[in-house]
Amino acid sequence: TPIDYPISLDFDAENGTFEPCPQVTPRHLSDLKEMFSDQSTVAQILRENDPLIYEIRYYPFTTTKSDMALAVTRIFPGTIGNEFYMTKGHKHQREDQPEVYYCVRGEGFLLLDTLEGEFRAIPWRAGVITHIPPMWAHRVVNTGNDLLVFIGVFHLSAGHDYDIVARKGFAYRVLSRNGKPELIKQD
Ligand code: PAN
Ligand code: ZN
Repeated sequence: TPIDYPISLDFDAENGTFEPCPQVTPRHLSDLKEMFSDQSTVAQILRENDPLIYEIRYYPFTTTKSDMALAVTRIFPGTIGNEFYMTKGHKHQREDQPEVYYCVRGEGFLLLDTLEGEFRAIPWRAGVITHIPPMWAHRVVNTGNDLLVFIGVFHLSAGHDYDIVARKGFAYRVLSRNGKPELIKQD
């Protein structure tokens, strides 16, 4: 239901949580298993357990005339094989829908890819704000030993296309070599 009066949330930047929070979506390895490069390690892990890779907390600021939303994502530290934990990644379905991302805590990369030849890997740490233009697929990778927290502000009507990312993939993966992140080109 639309709410046409101001709403404020209590945000805990250390934890990446806020109150009140109407929706929490967990993403386990099984939810993004096809996104990781080392499929034999994925299968091996899934035989034993299904680790939580990240969590998204949503607040829809729906009014009668607008559909802005807030999402706070907490990516846990870790790797699958030698690939760092990351978000599934998506492109917005509508071609006129950008997004603002703000890294609140942690370190890693924001990967941006048009999936048509243009790619950027933005080194990400607490304090960096990035505008994601329409038609750029986006994925965040946690390369640190600690939680990575970021805020996304977008319109609910943007829509999320995960299939195109699953099909085409990002131009580069972020892999761990001796604990250090390396960008590796995909063929
Ligand atoms: C974000 C993302 C969130 C989780 O709110 O949805 O960080 O990433 P995936 O959607 O790729 O699993 C956003 O970009 N919304 O548009
Ligand atoms: Zn998005």
